[in-house]
Amino acid sequence: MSSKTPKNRASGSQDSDFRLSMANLDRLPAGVRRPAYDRTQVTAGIVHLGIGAFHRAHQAVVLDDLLADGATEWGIVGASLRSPATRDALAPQDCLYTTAIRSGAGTDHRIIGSVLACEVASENPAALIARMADPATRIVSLTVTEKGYCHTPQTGDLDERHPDIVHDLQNPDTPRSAIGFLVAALAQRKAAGTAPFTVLSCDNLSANGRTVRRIATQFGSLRSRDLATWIEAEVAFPSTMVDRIVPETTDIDRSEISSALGMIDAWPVVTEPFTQWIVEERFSAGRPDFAAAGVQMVSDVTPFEHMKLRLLNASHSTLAYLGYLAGHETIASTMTDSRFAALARQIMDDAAPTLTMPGGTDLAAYGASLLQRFANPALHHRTWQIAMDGSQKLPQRLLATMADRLRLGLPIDTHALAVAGWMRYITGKDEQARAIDVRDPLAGELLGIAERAGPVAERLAPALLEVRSIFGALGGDPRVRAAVTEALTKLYALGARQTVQTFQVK
Ligand code: CS2
Repeated sequence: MSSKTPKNRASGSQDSDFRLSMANLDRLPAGVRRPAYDRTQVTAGIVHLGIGAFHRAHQAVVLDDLLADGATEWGIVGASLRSPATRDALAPQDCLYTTAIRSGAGTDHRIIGSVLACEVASENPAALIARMADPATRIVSLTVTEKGYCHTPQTGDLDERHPDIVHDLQNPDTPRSAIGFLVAALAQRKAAGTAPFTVLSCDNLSANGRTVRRIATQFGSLRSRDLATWIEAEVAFPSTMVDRIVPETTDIDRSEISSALGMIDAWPVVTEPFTQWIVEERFSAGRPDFAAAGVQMVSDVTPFEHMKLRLLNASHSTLAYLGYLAGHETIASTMTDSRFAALARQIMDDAAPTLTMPGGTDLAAYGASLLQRFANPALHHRTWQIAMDGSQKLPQRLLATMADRLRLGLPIDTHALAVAGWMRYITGKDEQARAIDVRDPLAGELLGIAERAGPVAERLAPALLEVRSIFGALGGDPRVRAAVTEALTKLYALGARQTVQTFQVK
C-alpha cells in the first residue's frame, strides 16, 4: 500500500494507488471521523457471517463506537460465504471503509475500524470453522438475507431438500450454508468442552433468533440427536430488530466518496442518519455493553420486530413492486407521487390493529418518520433491489398482517394490492412488455406459473396463491383469492400508476 501524498487533493481527485488504509488515515480531510482507538490493541470477539453493506453500516458502526469506549475484545472478523469481492476490496485497505451518511442536508463521512479481517468461507471453510470454534469468539452474528436461512418462510422449518443443506449434511466439515457453518462450529465447541457462542441473527425475519434456533436444532438433529439436544439447551439465540436503510453501493458512490476522502475507498457503504438496533437480553458467553452505544436491550423483541416488518418493510415492498411497475427507479422517486405515499401510509395504518405494542409506543409518529426516511432524496434506493426475493419476504411483511386482519374481521384490500403488485412483477414483463430481471430463489417456479397462466388475473392470482411455501393455508382462503384477483385485474387493466391513484380503502 502506498503512502504517497495525493496529487490534487485540494481539488478532490485521487491518485489511483493512494488508498484508504491505516497508514493513510492521518491524510484524510479534517472533517472525516476516524477510529478513535488503537486498532492494534483490538482483538476479535465476534465472527460475522455475511459481511455485506448492511452489516457494515449497522452493527459494525455500533461496535466501532464501543471500541472507542474501550471494549477492545469486541472486534469483528467478517466472512462472506461465497464471493471474494468484499474481502478483495477491503483487505488492501486494512479492512477500513467509509460510511457515507446522506440526508437532504449533505453527507457525513466516517471511517469504521471495527472489522479487523475479512474471510471468504468457501475458500477455506476449515479456517472459518476453527475461528468460530475458538473460545475467543463469543458471538457469531449473521446477515445472510432471508433466503440464507435455507428454510421455508411460511412454516419457519429447515428446508431439508435445499441443495446447500443436502450438501452440508453430506459434508459437515466443508459446509456452504450459514446454518452448516454454525452447526459445524458448535459441534467442535461441544466436542472440545467449550461453552457455545451466542448466535445473533440480524436479518429481517420474524422472530429471527427463535427461527434460527429452530433451523439450527433441526439441522443438528439430522447429524446427531445429542448435538441437537445440546444446541437447544445450551446455545443462546437472542432475537433482534435491526433498522437502517442501506442501498447497494454504486460506482458513482465509490467515486464521489473517494473524491471526498482524497483517496480511494474500494467499497464504502452509503446510508441514512437513522439507525436502530433492539436486542434481546440473552447471551451465553458475554456481550459488549451494547446499551452504551444506543442499542435497546429488551426481554422480548417480538413487538418491535413485528412493528418494523409490518410497517417499514411491508410498505417498502409495496412501494418497490408498484413503484417499479409505475416506472420509478427509486423509493424516493416513488414517494414523490403523493398517492404512493398515501398507499404506504395505508399499509402501515392497516397493520396497526394487528400489533400489540408496549405502552408509550406511538405508531402514528413511527409511521410518519418512516415516510420521511423513504422520501430522503439523497438515497438512491432502487425499487428493483427491494423487490428481490419476494418469496422470502412476503410472509412476514404482508401475509401475516392479512391473516391477522381476516381474524379480526377487517378488510384486506390494501395488502391484497401489494400482493398483486408482487404477482404482476414476478411475471417478468413490465407494463411496456420489457423484461424484468426477477431475482428470487423461486424465480424459475414463479415464472413457469406465470407463463402457464398468461396475463389473466383470474388464472394468475389463484395459481400463484397455491404456492404453499409462500402462502400456506392463506392462499386457499376465498376472501384472499377474491381480493388479490380483483387487485390484479385492476393492475392489468389500468397499470400500476392509475391503480394506485384510484385506490380507495373500502
Ligand atoms: C428493504 C430492507 O431490501 C429490502 O427488502 O426493505 O433492506 C430495509 O431497507 C431495511 O430493513 C431497513 O432497515
